[in-house]
Amino acid sequence: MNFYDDNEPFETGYFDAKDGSGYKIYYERIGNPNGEPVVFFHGGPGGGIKPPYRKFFDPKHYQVLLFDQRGAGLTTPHASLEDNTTWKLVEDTEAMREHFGIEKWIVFGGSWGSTLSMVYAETHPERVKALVLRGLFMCRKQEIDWFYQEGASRLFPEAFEVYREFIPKEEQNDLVAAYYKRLTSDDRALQLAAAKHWSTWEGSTSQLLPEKDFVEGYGEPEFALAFARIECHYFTNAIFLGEDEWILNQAHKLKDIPTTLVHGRYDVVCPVENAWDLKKRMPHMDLQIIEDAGHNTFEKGIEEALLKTMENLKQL
Ligand code: STX
Repeated sequence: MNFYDDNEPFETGYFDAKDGSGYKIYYERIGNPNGEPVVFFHGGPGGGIKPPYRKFFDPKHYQVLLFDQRGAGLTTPHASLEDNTTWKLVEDTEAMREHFGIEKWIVFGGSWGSTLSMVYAETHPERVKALVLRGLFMCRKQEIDWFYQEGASRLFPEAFEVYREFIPKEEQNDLVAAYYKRLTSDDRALQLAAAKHWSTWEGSTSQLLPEKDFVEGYGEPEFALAFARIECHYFTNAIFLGEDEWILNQAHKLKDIPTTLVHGRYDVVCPVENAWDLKKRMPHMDLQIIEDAGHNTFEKGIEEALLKTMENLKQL
């Protein structure tokens, strides 16, 4: 399979958020300026974009907008939680769509990027030509409990112990709340230490076959601070949806939108059960379970399925 590795932006810049919050949203536009529009949502929330995400999009055919969501990557202020909600990210997306003169686009996102893709599509279905999702996350209570409290702990006990033991015994019954306290404390050293532990736990569990360099990247301070603070803030607030199964309950609105979901069988961060639960609400969805993959975008079966999906969508 041929990935598009030399896919340099034709434009980069900072987009001023329209709500007066002061966010300057870093964006990149890649591909053919007159090509079929795509919007790319990164993970976390708080994970930011990076060049390898560009490889799925034929630069002759597509024009892709990638951006660092509020608080993430090069967007400023960095790691900020002010005015940082799912709904604000949807608003930013709509503001940029209008700014760049795009009527409809293909929406592409993995993990938290799939969550945001779903919320965006369910609130603006008329703007979505197709959905391409990977490693579906819907932030239901069962998903948060599984990953941050008990479940994934049974599969990665040694990594979980490091994550858990950062928190004193008397607070270990609610690890998300305990981390939130530390990630939002006034003590920057404590914030950083908590961020490193929180992020490394996720890095340790994201690949079917964990790689040392990949895992260590999650602990890098600048990245970890944004990733951990923003994730924990969103999850503490149940991603601001007000209803545990909000995403599933709106899925009927997507019945006319061609949708592909690529999900690793051994995804420990976001169990494949999530994909199955959505499939039952969206029978028309093309669910591709990759038998030898975990959660990460760049596992062989997952990246090949994503590339193939984007190649097939050229015929849409
Ligand atoms: N969060 C999963 C997620 O969206 C629950 C995610 N995990 N790692 C990432 O995103 C990055 C690859 C963006 C770091």
